[in-house]
Amino acid sequence: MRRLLLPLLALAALPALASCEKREVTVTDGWVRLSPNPDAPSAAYFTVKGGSEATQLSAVGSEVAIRFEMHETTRENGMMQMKPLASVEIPANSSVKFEPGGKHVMIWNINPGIKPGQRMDMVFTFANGAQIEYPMAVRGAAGAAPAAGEHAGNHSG
Ligand SMILES: [Cu+2]
Repeated sequence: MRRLLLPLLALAALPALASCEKREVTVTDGWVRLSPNPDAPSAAYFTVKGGSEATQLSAVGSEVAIRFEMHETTRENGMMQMKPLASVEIPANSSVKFEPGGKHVMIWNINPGIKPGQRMDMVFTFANGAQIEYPMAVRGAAGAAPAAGEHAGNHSG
């Protein structure tokens, strides 16, 4: 009978959650494209689904890497450019995609023990105080579909 206790308690907590009208921001479809070169940055892509109130994604981090930057790839005068983003607006009730060729997170110095096929936890911090830990799927560079021109060779960001 002891084993039943935990699931029952979990069920008892559900109505309390469901009655909360405020919908929080969430993260889905997160994955990391591991750079084949340990000295070059890797990239993280994901979708942020806005909650019932607008907020901002203000930081991304992980215990298994040293440095993170949010970037946006834009095309200006026919040139692909990347600019750093201090924070990213997450409007209420809409999704913001970080994807190849657009917004992305650059990651430097990922722990070499992290391999394609594994998951690495990333923590997303929002301006409203919400913090989400998400297990990012780790893919090798060959297994992904990199956008043309993105992060080929040198990265000046
Ligand atoms: Cu970048």
